[in-house]
Amino acid sequence: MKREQCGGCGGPDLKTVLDLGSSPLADTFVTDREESAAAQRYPLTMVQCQQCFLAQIGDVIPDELLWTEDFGYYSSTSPSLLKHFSAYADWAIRGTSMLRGPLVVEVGCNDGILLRHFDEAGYRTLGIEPATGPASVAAGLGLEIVTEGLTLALADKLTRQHGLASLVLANNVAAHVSDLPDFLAGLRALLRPDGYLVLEVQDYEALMLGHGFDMLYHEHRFFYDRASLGLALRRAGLDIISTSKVATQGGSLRVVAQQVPIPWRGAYQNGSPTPAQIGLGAQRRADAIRLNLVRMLGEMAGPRTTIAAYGAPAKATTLLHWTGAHNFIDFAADTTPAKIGRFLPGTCIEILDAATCPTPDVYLVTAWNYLPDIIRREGAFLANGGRFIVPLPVPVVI
Ligand code: JHZ
Ligand code: ZN
Repeated sequence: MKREQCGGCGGPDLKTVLDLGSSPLADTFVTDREESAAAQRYPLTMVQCQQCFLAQIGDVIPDELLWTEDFGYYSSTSPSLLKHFSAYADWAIRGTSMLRGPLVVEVGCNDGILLRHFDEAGYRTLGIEPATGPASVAAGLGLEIVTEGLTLALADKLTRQHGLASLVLANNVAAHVSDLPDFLAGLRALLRPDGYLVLEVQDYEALMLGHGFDMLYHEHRFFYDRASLGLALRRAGLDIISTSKVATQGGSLRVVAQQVPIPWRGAYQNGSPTPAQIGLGAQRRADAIRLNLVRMLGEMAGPRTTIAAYGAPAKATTLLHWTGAHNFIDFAADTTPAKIGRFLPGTCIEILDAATCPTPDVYLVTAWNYLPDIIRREGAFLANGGRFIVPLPVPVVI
């Protein structure tokens, strides 16, 4: 399962840029305490190809272990994502309003958080989502969903049935695929020659320089910056026509791409800073964060102090196992029905319903990417003497 060659270009030279020890699978939430505690751990490293500079996970876990019925991520449970994707739909509908033949395909549509807006606006839509739980929620909204991962073969089959798409959307999914060149070829094959592809990916630069180290877990097989994403798309015959930064997931890139007639093969072209520079010092910064966080938790912990995790995101599993912070946590509070009553992977920490759980003395904000939202909502908790430990980008107590 150790990666021997680059998943983007096949290059043989992979350099380790971050090592966070070992961790269980971050989105597998089981109902049994013992089974949770005994969950298999896998090495958690990030490596970078020295040929195309694509950053990637060092150990590749097979799809069938990652996308099980215990997969717990439903996008629509986070209020700020609802807002994000509603604004995204408005933006995309305005930008593509001149196109005829309005088929919109979303790859990795999760519970339909974005695609539903296109359906409501009168577009023909098709969702592709291999995670069965979120896919059935999307289907329950009346959306047509194919419960499979995208491959070139699937894209060819779908275009024969539905025609080519004017707009192909792929958000937070290019990180998750096992065969990247085949996936990108599939995206290209779905598109009309004049159609647009919009991709959102978590930004490798924001992750490394903005200390989103907990975004490293096995579901995320690839980490893109503008240059390495552009290169991977170019190899697949897709050209970026615009790039913008968006705030989701601790910092993401949104790119719009179109088909180029002939796939291009070439070397890495200069960007700034270079992807190789982005990784410099990451290990030392990660180690400093770990020590500071554990010291803070140690100072706050005590027999009469309850410490809970605010949220049970996938990234909490990386944070807790990498730092050892799970030893301080009494329970986790989350709003996702599919996670409530289950356990944080690899621990005996139960996930309680955020609406009804007891109020702890301290929250470790594991869903730190929603901090502004959380502070706005939890004014009474803070006013009553409650404390937040925000672990990243640098640990602080508020
Ligand atoms: P959130 C997932 O990461 C996993 P995660 C996946 N691999 C991916 O790529 C990204 O998303 C896009 C809860 N919550 O969005 C809801 C509260 O309880 O940061 C969620 O369980 N109360 C597919 O899992 C979790 O926290 C709140 O007030 O790291 C947030 O998960 C809020 C705001 C959230 O993604
Ligand atoms: Zn490579």
